[in-house]
Amino acid sequence: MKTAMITGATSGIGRAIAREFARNNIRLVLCGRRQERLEELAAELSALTEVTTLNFDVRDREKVGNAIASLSAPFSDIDILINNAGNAHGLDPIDRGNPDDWDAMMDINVKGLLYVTHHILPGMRSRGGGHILNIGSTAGKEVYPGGNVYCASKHAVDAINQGMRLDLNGSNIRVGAINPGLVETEFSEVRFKGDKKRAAKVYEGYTPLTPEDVAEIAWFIVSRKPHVNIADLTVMCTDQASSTIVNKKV
Ligand code: NDP
Ligand code: 8X3
Repeated sequence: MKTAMITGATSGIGRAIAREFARNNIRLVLCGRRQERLEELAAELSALTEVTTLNFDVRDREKVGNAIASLSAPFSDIDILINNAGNAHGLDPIDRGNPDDWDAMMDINVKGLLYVTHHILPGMRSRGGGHILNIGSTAGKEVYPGGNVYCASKHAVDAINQGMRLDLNGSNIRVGAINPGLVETEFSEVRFKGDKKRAAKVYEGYTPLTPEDVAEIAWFIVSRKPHVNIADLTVMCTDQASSTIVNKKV
């Protein structure tokens, strides 16, 4: 039985990946900050697989290390790391951007991903293999108006994904990314600071991806034969052609 650690498992894409992996008999380490949601999901999925939870903020380097170090076998032997925790904060033009939002995006989406990976890699190295799947974004492939720092953070994820693959070549650790376009989750609610009406509008008038669509792809990627590494996969809904071209009926 393989063990997967999923960051950002309390919502959206991470939660859907947890459910998909549980159905496929993967032992789970579910991570996030919202304890109640971690407990609810663990209770739901423990009918299907072995589950434990870790509550930490990926921005806090010390807490990331302590949380991961607190795992005992078999949960400590992480075969698959899903680097998913992340969000956008704001959609303001650069001259009106809030530096607190910039800090949040760089600290969570970039540095958080690095901190978690830093603590997981030694175990993968010593066990002679593993799989790291980074959740990037189409925002890491192109920049759109108001996307400035979020796009920069996801371009960084794209670069780190490539860099990890170069540096880990020969270690039997697979590294790859899924770069989704518009997926209906709590993402826009966070981006617009709890404005549910504005968030809902992002997904109106077309059929966006669901978190489950991305989860199926994540499972496909991690269930390939050991010699197959899907390095970089971009997925958009059929109605989306680019970050700015979406076939909206409203
Ligand atoms: P959600 O807001 O639904 O989920 C975000 C998850 O990240 C939550 O589980 C949240 O958990 C966790 N998280 C956020 N901040 C922190 C933090 N500081 N420390 C630990 N965990 C944190 O959004 P999505 O599911 O859509 O987003 C998941 C990933 O997918 C992100 O990296 C996002 O950039 C990316 N993405 C999303 C797309 C979309 O259109 N939705 C498209 C492309 C990529 P908690 O609050 O409990 O800590
Ligand atoms: C999320 C997709 O287009 O809102 O990464 O940036 S988008």
